[in-house]
Amino acid sequence: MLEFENRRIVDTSRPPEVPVKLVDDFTPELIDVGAHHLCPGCGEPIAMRLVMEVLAEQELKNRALAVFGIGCYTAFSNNLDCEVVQALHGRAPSVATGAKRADPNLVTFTVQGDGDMVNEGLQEVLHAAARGEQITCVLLNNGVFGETGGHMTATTTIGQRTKNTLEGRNTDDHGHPIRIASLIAELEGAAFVARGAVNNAGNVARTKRMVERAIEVQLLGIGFTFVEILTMCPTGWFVETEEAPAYLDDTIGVANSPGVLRDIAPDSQSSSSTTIS
Ligand SMILES: Cc1ncc(C[n+]2csc(CCOP(=O)(O)OP(=O)(O)O)c2C)c(N)n1
Ligand code: SF4
Ligand SMILES: [Mg+2]
Repeated sequence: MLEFENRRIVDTSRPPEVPVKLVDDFTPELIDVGAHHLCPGCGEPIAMRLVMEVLAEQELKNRALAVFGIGCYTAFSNNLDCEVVQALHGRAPSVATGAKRADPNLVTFTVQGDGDMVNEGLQEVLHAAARGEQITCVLLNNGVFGETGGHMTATTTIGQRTKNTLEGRNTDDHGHPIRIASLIAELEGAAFVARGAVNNAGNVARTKRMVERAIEVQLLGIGFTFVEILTMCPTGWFVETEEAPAYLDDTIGVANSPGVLRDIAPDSQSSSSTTIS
């Protein structure tokens, strides 16, 4: 340390004599190990983190059951300090339905990607929502089949480049994307439907409140609850890690604006997207 006008300042003219060390562990209570093997800049660990923070804060650890689909996020299925079931592709809403009906005391949520939920298991989530199953489905939407290499999914935005739409998705060849949260918000069995994102701090905070609300509404037992979370996939999008948050805004974020799409719970203040701000 050097003295400068009575202030102690770090001498940066030579390497530090003491190695850096971890001064705090920010791993959430219900995630067992902070390290994961998902890509740098991936949005899925952020989404998993906020879901598990909500369960810890609401003291629901001993009632929580996570039902995982298949995608990069599945890596977290052996890293959570709550009960976990692994479902086949797209079938998580049906597995969660069975568990919840067998034990209504459970707080049951699915973790699925757009490929898993909107391509391979679309009927599962739609029927669960229409029946008003008292589960929460969490969709991590990055607009690609990330784990298998960044191919187009049903949510890929028009113009978005993927591994098998190198010139960008076009409606003539590939049809239109499915806005799944908007579709589910039309179903009468749905009690709470929201769309968030994790590409900046404000969106992370808003999305966490959406998850909180979804779990609260599940506990009220009045219907199906759904939170879509837009997540970055720099690897599958073929963009630089630091460009991914802005790329999200320019692609899936344009077609899927964040907000609360439906909230019929008794104490909801409004059903508009301004409810959670
Ligand atoms: C029935 C079946 N079809 C295909 C696969 C291969 N597969 C594994 S993960 C995956 C992509 C999943 O995409 P998504 O749910 O969007 O998750 P992401 O990896 O993008 O997070 C696919 C196609 C599989 N495991 N099982
Ligand atoms: S491929 Fe995409 S979704 Fe998968 S870990 Fe990497 S950044 Fe995340
Ligand atoms: Mg995906």
